[in-house]
Amino acid sequence: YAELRQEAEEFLRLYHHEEAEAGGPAALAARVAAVHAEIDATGTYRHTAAELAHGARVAWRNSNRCIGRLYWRSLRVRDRRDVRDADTVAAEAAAHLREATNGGRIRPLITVFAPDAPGRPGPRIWNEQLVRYAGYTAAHGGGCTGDPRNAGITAYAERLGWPGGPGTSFDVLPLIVQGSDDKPRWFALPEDAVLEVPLRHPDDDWHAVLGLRWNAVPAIANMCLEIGGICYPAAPFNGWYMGTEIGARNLGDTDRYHLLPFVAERLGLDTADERSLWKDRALVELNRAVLHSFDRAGVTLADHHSESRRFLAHLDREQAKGRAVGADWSWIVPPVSGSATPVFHRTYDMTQLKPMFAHHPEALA
Ligand code: HEM
Ligand code: NRG
Repeated sequence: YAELRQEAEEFLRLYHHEEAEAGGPAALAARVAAVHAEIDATGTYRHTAAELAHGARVAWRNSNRCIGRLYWRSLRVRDRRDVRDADTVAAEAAAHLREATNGGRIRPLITVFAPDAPGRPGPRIWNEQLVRYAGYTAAHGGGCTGDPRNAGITAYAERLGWPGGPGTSFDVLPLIVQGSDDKPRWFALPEDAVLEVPLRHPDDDWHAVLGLRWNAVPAIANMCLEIGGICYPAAPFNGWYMGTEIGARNLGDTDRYHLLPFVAERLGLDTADERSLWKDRALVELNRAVLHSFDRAGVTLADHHSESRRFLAHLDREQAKGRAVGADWSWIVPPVSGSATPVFHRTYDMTQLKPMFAHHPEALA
């Protein structure tokens, strides 16, 4: 257990260094000794509630791909480490969504389920996010209704016995949860747990044709929270959306909803000539529709200009505390108008610190 002992000690040093309430050198030494003894006796150890909360917040702080880290200290932590069966995980995931949604005033939140332990894996959520739209692929001849990104998990849900939704472009998928020592099973999300925003353009009516919508809360469910050598394989977390995630990528990408040709057509643009910049203009109008619609619905949504400014404020604030901030330029820079945001015009250190969120190697794409 040399590696676990080492990682545990490093995390405890960080925690006691950063949080006054943890206690000074004497408290640290006592805690390290107790944890080392627990590891030698059981092969694992249990974080205190305060250690868990700090570890989760620092994992967010260390998420190099995340532009939204200014508020990392405000992350709320739901400690559900006693939960390992699929039914309760599914019910707690729905409760997470309700608490995070908060009537539209979205709260950054993480729910932490049982960790992996020797011979006893924690539970797993197989969906990429708690709320995702089904992608139904026709048996013959290609084509996909809904979100092609989720075609794999949709087919998997059907194999597990999910009868499928009504067949719209925006059918919410069931959760696929695997309790520790259990097979994966599907669970429909209660309707009242999923807030959605109907999308409309501020001064055009193409929304009426498409019935576009998107869910309010992005809640990543398939990443492992790693703290001091302990892996929490089910630890869904959420903040709020940045508009471009929906307006540029989810609705615009050719392998997602692929809406640029449609929007350009409605705008009367010449889609035969790339140099008319019809894609660029359609992207801007889609993003205006997303910002307008979330505002109208009273649901928290960042725009890429203010979120970029906040991120630079975060870098300054962390530097003033003497802490290095890692960042991945290719994820931080927004997918539209990159050079019009300040995060574009600099480079970042890519070092990945721990605690961290990690992608499971076996997770479905
Ligand atoms: C990635 C924004 C909260 C952890 C991202 C991305 C954006 C973003 C735009 C890139 C996503 C993409 O390109 O697909 C925000 C905003 C937040 C927020 C506006 C508002 C509070 C959080 C929270 C956590 C978090 C609360 C964890 C506790 C991450 C991680 C990634 C990420 C781990 C990388 C995901 C991956 O590798 O696929 N965030 N975020 N973020 N964020 Fe945040
Ligand atoms: N692009 C993805 C969501 C990734 C995470 N984004 C956040 N995370 N805003 C999408 O569904 O479009 N967050 O925790 O707030």
